[in-house]
Amino acid sequence: MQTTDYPFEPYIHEKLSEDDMMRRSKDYLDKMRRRRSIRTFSTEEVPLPIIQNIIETAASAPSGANKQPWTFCVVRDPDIKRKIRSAAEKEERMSYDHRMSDDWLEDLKPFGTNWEKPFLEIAPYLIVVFKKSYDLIEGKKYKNYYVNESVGIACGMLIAAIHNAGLVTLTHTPSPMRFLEEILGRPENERAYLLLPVGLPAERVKVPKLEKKTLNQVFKLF
Ligand code: IYR
Repeated sequence: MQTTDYPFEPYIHEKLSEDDMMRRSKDYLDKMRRRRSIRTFSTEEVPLPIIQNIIETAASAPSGANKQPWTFCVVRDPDIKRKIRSAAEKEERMSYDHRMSDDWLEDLKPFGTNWEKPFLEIAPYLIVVFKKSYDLIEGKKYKNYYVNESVGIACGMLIAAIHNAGLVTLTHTPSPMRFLEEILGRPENERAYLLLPVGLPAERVKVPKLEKKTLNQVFKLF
């Protein structure tokens, strides 16, 4: 029941048969299961409008009170990419050498990662997602709600849209990420949330052999 004087509009629902729901849910599962995090990129160019469609998909995500507390910065300028790589590697070198625990380093062995991040220069685009814990309008602060949940959901949709477009990415979180705010000159209400290199995979790229948990391990019916 509508309990507000604010405008509502009809929701256009495409009703599917059970057969279609079954087929489409299984097709989507198969498609999403083929997604992998990729760390070795091709330098092949990707048209910007594809990246813009992907970002508009992510920006259609639900958010607390529809505040849409995010900015998606897309970096294709080689000089800025070089700056980001250099700053990220400086942090990552300290993390791998001193900040990460032995258990953490052990857990990362299957992925073969280290402090070097060449993908930050090689991938045609870096998408840097910023979260806004408040909006800043004419110097006044307006609080946003459920910001981490909202931006996390948008990033999930972003990753699905990247995969759907035939591109690959990596959820990269150099830590700490303050350098991204500085390099990209973001306003004081924006904090870096996630960095995703986006492009095509290098030829004959290999990915670690990993298992996902089975349905029984992650699903409980009550
Ligand atoms: N941020 C580092 C370390 C790292 C941490 C986790 I948890 C990973 O799943 C992968 C890497 C890096 O990017 O190398």
